[in-house]
This record gives sequence, C-alpha cells and structure tokens, in this order.
Amino acid sequence: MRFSYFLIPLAFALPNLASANTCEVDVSAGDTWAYDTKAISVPSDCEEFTVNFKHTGEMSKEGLGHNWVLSKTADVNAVAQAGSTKGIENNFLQQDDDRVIAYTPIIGGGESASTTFNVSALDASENYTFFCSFPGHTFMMRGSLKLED
Ligand SMILES: [Cu+2]
Repeated sequence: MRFSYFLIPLAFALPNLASANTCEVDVSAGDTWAYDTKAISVPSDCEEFTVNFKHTGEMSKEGLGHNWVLSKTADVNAVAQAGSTKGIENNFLQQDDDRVIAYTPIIGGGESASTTFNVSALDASENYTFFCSFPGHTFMMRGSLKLED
C-alpha cells in the first residue's frame, strides 16, 4: 500500500501530457546558440499550427536574442542573408519576405512569443527548416519541420 503514495503525484502529472494540443509545440532557447528542439512534426489534420517560443536565458535581446523563423529548407540561407542587415527592429528579416512562412519577433531572456500559421501553407513533399535569423546564429540554430503524411 505504501507504493500508492508514489502513484498519486504521477497521476496528477499525466493528464497535462494527455490533453496537450497536438496543433502546437513549445520551443525554447537559452543563452546559447541552440534550440531545445531539433525536429517538429505538424499533424496534417490541424488547420492551424502554433509555435510557442520562449527564451529561457538571461541575455538581452540585443546581446543574444533569438527568434523562430520558418521557411522552405532551400530558402533558409537567402532569407537569413536578406534579413541580416535589416536590424533588430525588423527582427533581422526583410519585410514582407514571402519566403517566410511564419516568424516570431526577436526576444531576450525571460520573454516569450508565439506564431500561428495555416497548415495549408505546407506541402508534405517539401522540407522546411526553422531557424534563428539573428546574425551569426542561423547556422547553428536550426531544425527541421515536416508535415505528416
Ligand atoms: Cu538566436
């Protein structure tokens, strides 16, 4: 019977996981050049998909800010290069760049930002990459995103 004491806290913790909305994902990055997530799979039965991005570090957004930007893998380098000179006020993105499918603003430590996009913008045969457009971060901060078949 002593064993049940260990099961009770677990039972309270599990419903959070079971009821998690699969049409969204949490991604974070801290005071390093890395996301905590390498790959995101978008269920094809979602109409919209939301990315909740959190900077878990302490650095300012000017010092070591991050964002979450989504484009086709083939477009990443060109999007990042076009944005690199556009300044933090433009989130290091060229304004109205139609190669950008979704993005959050650049955020600093302790801040959060979300972005939601229409899943109909994705093609299951295409490879997508999410990345940070802060200059110097793009090469290390990237991961893959796929639409599930
Ligand atoms: Cu970054």
